[in-house]
Amino acid sequence: MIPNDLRAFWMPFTANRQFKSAPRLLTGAKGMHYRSADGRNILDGTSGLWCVNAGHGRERITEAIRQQAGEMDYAPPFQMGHPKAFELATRVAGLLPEGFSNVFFTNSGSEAVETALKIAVAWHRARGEAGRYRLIGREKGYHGVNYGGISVGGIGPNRKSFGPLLTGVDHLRHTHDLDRNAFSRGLPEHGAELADDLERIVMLHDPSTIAAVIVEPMAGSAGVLLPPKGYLQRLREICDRYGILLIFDEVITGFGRLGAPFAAQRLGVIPDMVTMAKGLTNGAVPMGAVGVKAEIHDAFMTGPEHMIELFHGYTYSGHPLACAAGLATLDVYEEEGLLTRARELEEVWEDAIHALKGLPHVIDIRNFGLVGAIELEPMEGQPTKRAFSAFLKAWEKGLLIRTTGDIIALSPPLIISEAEIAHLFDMLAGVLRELD
Ligand code: PXG
Repeated sequence: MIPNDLRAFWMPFTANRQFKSAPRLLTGAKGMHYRSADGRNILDGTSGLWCVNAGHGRERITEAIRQQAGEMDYAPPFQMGHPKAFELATRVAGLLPEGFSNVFFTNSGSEAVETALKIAVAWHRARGEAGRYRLIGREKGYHGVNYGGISVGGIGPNRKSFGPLLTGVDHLRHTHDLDRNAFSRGLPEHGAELADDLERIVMLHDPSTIAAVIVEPMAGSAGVLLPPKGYLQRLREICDRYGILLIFDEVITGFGRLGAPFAAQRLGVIPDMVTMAKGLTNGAVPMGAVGVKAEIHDAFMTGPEHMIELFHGYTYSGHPLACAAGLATLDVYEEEGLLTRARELEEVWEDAIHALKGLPHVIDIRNFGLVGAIELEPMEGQPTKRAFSAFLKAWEKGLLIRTTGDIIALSPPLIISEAEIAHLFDMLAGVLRELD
């Protein structure tokens, strides 16, 4: 199973030279585990990359993909349709908060973000407010890697090499605050007032120029930054006051990660658009989507009926294999109660992760739903090195974790058992004890 040559594949978001000098190859996956090329079982602490929410190798999803591939491989989505795309859109709309009526399909989270940003600007224009073009993101935000997404995104290394980016973009301050919130269980107490930063930005640019605010309800990629209590409510209020659309990027938080179908429901704040991907197909076939409220969709449905209403879409929007996978995935989630299981496990998960307090270098532990993060003190003059070495040690011990900066992020499949939670943190404690 070892490939003869690793050179041609330029790996994404990877230290290519380090990897190719000591490759970590995965060759199989079932349930909570990966199988490595050297024949070891690896406990999946990250649901792949936050996407395999129902666990690996689900027969129902596999079979749905297999059957669809045999029945119809591809159908053009422009001026044509196939039944499963409509069925999946209806099912997804039904999981979204009340008032969400329509779903636009993409092939990734990045494309979902581009789509939502374009719909926001076009919606204002369709209603006669073409002057609203500004897009507001947040420091430390991750919205994929395309130009719109890195423009509103707030992670320096993802932006700095790529030129001037979109114009008309500004950023809210991030909410990460170890001084006040370290070792919070669940949502942090302090920082709701940081939402008032939107008022400052609105006043600086004039409300009539701002189309939308996009935030992750829980920032994932930047290292699990939870919204302070009341923060998202305040953002919602300010958006309402000034006629600004609020977009939740739920690529990570969608499909049960926080104990409800979407974070919007768990946190009780309803945005105007929701981007999603990952868990939509349990990671089995690439697919993303944007859910929109009826008033957004309906504003486009004007003009002559033979005219295209939105000049946007992808060759693979609503791909039959992705739709088949998505429908089977939603069946599994619903039958096994997985969209709310994180809530049931939350206490066990919270106690287990906070038991790591006091281990060497641990400066913060955070948790919500089935997400956790352990922030490590960076090595003097060598940021990211300590966490990366934790990642390598965990891999050796048979545990897959994610690290970003000096933060370890955990987001296991929602089928994890209590015994597996205990085992995961046992292994991780062993890793932390061995760190330099
Ligand atoms: N928005 C959010 C909030 C995301 O987390 C994307 C958009 C982009 O999705 P695509 O499908 O284009 O990759 C993401 C992706 C990590 C990690 O370890 C997170 C993502 C991707 C890779 C790694 O934190 N999130």
